[in-house]
Amino acid sequence: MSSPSASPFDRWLADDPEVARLLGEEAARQSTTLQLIASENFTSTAVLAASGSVLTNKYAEGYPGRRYYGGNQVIDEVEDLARRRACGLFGAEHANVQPHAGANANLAVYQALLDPGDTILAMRLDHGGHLTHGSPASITSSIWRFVSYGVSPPTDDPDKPGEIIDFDQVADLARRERPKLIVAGSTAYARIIDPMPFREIADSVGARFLFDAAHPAGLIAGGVHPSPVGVADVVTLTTHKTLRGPRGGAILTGADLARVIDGAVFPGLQGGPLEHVVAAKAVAFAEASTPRFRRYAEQVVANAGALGDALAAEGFRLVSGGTENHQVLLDLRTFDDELTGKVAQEVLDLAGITCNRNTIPDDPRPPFVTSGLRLGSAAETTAGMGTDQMRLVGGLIGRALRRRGDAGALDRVRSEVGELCGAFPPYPELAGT
Ligand code: DSN
Repeated sequence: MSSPSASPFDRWLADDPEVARLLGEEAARQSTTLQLIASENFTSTAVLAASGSVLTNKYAEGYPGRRYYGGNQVIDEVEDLARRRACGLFGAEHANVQPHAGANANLAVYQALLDPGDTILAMRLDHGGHLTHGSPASITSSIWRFVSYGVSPPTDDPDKPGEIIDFDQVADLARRERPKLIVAGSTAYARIIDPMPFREIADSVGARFLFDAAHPAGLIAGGVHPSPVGVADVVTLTTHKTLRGPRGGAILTGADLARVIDGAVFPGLQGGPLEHVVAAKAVAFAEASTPRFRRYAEQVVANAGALGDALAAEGFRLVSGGTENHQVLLDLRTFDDELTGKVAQEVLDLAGITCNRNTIPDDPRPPFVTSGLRLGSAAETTAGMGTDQMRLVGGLIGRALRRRGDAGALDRVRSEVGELCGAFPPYPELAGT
């Protein structure tokens, strides 16, 4: 799997060389360039096998024991296993493992708990929230009324750098707007999100509380972040980010909300579940319950810290002054005021470093341009990289962006990236198959 010519897809898809070629090229891209997108990871080959299995052939609308199609004896066992493993891993009373994505999981929760027009208090997209937290571009904002909280302003005090969730603002808005639901969770926020203050604020105004754990799910499963299960009324998550499973979502609740949540997922929002993905989720939940995964989660956080320190030494400003999770959110302006997130992302792509531009709090540039860059440590930690490699990567990012007009310098960075990735292949077990 290390180069397109060695691709096993040529054999597996012998009758479709066009798709085989593309799969081989993408496998090669993933293993020869650095994967630093904070929402991505490398699954195990067991997860790949389950998600590429014959379960994709089966229609299974409904839930175990209550299906609308015949022949679901095995599928029922698969989905029950996934639900049991999710509950065991997170200590939840009920799990719905059918959401095709985190966005669907959030939509289902809104549909289950709210009426159209009800008010939801959630994080601003440009301060780190998600599209489904009420972006005008998301269907969520056409159905429900969103009020947004953000992070505190930055300060010059290195001990209290600011840009952390402003709980005074959350409490004020909750008192004033009387939301029916308060949402915690983010896509671009490098700090631990403590569920307790949200619970207290929700209780003070009689609101329900949803914790969107899409990003930190693996860190929660690995015991390095506080668990919102049992604190929030509902927890949504994605299975493909820090949790390292297949692309998809899940919802955890108490038994009291099980029926209404299940009904909102199917038939409320989705049709037939993707049972091949459900099987792969079951595999991932088992993998995440091992001591090895706990060590992985600790290493993810240590690696993000080392990457952040190296980038700070290069002259970038870390939003909120550092990181406590798998993310590093960079403000590029201290490094070079002319450099936008868009250009930085494109330059780093040329240098074999994959990441995404991101707005930073109160970004003066539009979302398609941005002044920020978001990096994540989850994928390359899976590939085996440690803090030494992360420090090296920080230096490579600084060099590529400093010398972005020099094609030769970018080629040299790309070749060093290739050497580094060659020493940490994400799928060594597939090499030469
Ligand atoms: N867009 C995903 C992320 O990258 O965080 C979340 O949906």
